[in-house]
Amino acid sequence: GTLSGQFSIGGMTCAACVNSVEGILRDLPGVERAVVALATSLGEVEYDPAVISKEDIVNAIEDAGFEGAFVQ
Ligand code: 9UX
Repeated sequence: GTLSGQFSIGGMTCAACVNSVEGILRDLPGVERAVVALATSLGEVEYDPAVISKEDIVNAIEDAGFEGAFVQ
């Protein structure tokens, strides 16, 4: 089964940042769906916790140069 997690993504300043973060998240093994919003600096990620953890997702956001944090 999948979980739905909300992540804050700091440092996105334009629409290309949003596309870039969405692409990075969608390419991660275990991520089924990712939608990122510029206005709220939030990303909704559906992921399989048997494959990827929320910490892995935060690390991928950070590795891309943004500030990532798990919200709920
Ligand atoms: Mo826009 Mo984001 O020119 O890293 S792509 S600020």
